[in-house]
Parts: sequence; C-alpha cells; structure tokens
Amino acid sequence: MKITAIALATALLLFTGTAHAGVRQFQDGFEGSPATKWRAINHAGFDINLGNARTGQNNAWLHTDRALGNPAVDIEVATGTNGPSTCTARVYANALNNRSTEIDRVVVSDSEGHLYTTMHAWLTYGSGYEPITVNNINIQGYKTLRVRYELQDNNRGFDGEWVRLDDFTLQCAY
Ligand SMILES: [Ca+2]
Ligand SMILES: [Ca+2]
Repeated sequence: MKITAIALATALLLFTGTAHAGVRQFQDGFEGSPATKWRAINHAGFDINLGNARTGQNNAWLHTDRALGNPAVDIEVATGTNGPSTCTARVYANALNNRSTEIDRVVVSDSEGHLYTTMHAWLTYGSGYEPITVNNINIQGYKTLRVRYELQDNNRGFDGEWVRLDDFTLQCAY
C-alpha cells in the first residue's frame, strides 16, 4: 500500500513537470484589410481578390528591386503568458519564377528590440505554396513578437525575384 502511494506521487510529479498547460495560437491569412495588420516595406504589398491566394481571397507579395531596397512584410503579435512559452512561426511561400529560390531572411524579434532568430528558407519554383517554419522561439512572459519575411536581391536578372505569402500562424505552447 505504501509503495503504491509513492509510485502515484512520482507519476503526478512527472506529469506536472513535463505537460504544457495550453497553446496560444494566432493566425492571419491576409484576409480582410491586411494593410491594417501587416507592414509592407519597399516593393511589397497585398493581392486582394486576385485569385493568387493559398486560402481565402488575399495574400502578400514581395518583389526584389535594387532601386527600391529589399522588400519585406512584417506583423506584430501579442503572445506569451506569465511564464515561459515555446513558439513556432509558419507561413506559406510561393516562388513565382526560376530566379526566386528563397526567402532570404525570416527575422523573429520583439517590440523591446530583442532578436530571437533569423533564418534563410529555400523555395522551389513550380512547387506552389511551400511551408516555412521557425521552431523553438523561446520567450519569457508576455511579449509582442515581430515576424518579418524579407527578400534580398541576388542580381539574378531582369525583374528579380517574386514570392507570394499566405497563411501565417504563430503558435505558442506554455
Ligand atoms: Ca489568404
Ligand atoms: Ca534573394
């Protein structure tokens, strides 16, 4: 009897030590009025009802043009809890010509200026919308995370690189 009680207590301790309490999820597919939520930088913008979206009616686009600087879109999302969270950011990207092989930089930072991670993501022209996932963004407490998707011009020829984006999610487990 005594042994059973100890075993049960150990099991409960393990459970509370490893289980997540929940998930906070934010998603935005550029529907409605994307310019009110997303910032478009340089030659970037939104397709509204043009039939280019992965889901819904709208998507974003990025176009490299050295004369105008590197294009990007970014969004700020309030997330976190009173404690640690581990977040995953995902978007789907569609390379529109054979010079468009990548999202040159995905940048995850927060409103306080802390940089969590940057990454490069390869894309394959002709594959349609492909997922780009940033895992293991570890935050402490409530944060306003900023996620930016940026193209850089690699001088690959006339009309540069074109990429569309859709279906952004930010999921934080706590
Ligand atoms: Ca959409
Ligand atoms: Ca590039």
